[in-house]
Amino acid sequence: MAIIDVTIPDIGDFDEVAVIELLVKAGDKVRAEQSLITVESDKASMEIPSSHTGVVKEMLVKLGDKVERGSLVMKLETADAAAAAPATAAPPAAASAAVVAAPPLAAVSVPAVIAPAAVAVAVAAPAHQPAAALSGDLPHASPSVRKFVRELGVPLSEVKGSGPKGRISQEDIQSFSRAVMAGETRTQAQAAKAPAGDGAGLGLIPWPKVDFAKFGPIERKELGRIQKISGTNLLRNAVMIPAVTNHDDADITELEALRVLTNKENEKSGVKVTMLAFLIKACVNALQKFPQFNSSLDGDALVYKNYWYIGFAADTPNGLMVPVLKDADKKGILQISAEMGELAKKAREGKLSPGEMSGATFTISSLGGIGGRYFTPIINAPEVAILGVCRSTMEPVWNGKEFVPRLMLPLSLTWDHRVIDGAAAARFNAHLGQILADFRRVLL
Ligand code: CAO
Repeated sequence: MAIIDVTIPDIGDFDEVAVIELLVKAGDKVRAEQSLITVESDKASMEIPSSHTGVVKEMLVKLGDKVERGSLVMKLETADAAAAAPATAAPPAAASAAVVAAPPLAAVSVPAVIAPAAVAVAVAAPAHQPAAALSGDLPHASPSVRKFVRELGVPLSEVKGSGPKGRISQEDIQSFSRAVMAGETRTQAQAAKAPAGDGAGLGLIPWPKVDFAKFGPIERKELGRIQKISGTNLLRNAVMIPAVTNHDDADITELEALRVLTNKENEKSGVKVTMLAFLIKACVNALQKFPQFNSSLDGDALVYKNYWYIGFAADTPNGLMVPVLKDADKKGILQISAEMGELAKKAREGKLSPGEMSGATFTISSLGGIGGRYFTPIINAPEVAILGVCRSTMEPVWNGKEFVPRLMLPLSLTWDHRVIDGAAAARFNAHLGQILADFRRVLL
């Protein structure tokens, strides 16, 4: 047995955040990863999960306290003797990111997640990263209230909050539900019957409820924390962004030869160069040529970013994470490869800090190491485009006189049609293809 001090982890660029909810009390048993408290900045709220399994001996924060990285949250008794050193709570997940999240907090805490359409449908929207522009009008409610809302299927946007700044409480949700039951409030179903052009709500029919056990044996398993978080982000991004995907192929025959040679020459360095490092560099070049792809929507304005931070999706045992390679424009292929290797390792070990997952201006999702042909990645808001890459294959390509064997890389660029149009996307892909076909163009 050991008593450990649980403290606030790195929560990104915030000096102080307020404790708005205590989710456990002294005497409660908690599991590692279980949410302990909810904190809130003026832009977003997030839950702070426990780093260990154990019993809460003493709560050291109360509602309204201001906390920052390193602040004591509680004393926890744990059976893990190795944990005797002060423990930082596990990195937080912005459970409410789907709705409240506004950068940077949501961006800090939510894995971006980008999925092929099939995956996205299955998870129905990983917790969804933040569209900066989205935050303004979204209802204010804590993650646990949002969870309650999801369980009841209540449309949060239709609920009036009675708390400070219109914050919605559990009581508000209950009153709303009672009013709906009593017929005093219009439901989504009623909204759906509204005349065409009314535009209220999505008017969706309820999610099908099926008793699968009627048909055969089943097993029910809770989704992991990362899956839940990324799910809500994905759903928000899939529903709110008018996204289009352009598919293309790039001839990487010469680039692959250069990659193999580079790896041979750097064998002793321990750094392996994969096609993804070249893609990051090539994308930076294309983003500089077509700056709207490196922008974000903010209301009626576009924010152009003069820095190039490239997120890349990493498949981990806990789910999809998106570490961010910062200042990719200032780095060479070997440095990019080394940093990518480190970030991917940290992602797999669950050791990425929020800062290492924030600030991306464009994301690449590469399934090249696995296979596939093309897919339709979901944009990681508030970014406006994402590149999906699949496995390269040797193909017969007509050169005007004959078919020649060329190594072709399938590219899938998804873009936000509010910001980018089809012609620009086709030009972006064509430019990317030219660079990948002759990497010397990066110098031009
Ligand atoms: N075509 C052919 N081969 C490719 C390739 C491509 N486009 N991309 C990578 N490869 C090869 C690599 O060269 C490597 O070959 P060797 O084993 O012979 O050295 C092998 O595939 C494995 O590469 P890798 O996956 O380890 O390295 P990477 O830099 O390409 O990718 C990372 C790193 C972290 C992005 C990757 O490991 C990963 O997690 N990919 C999955 C991302 C994902 O899940 N995206 C979908 C999100 S939507 O749900």
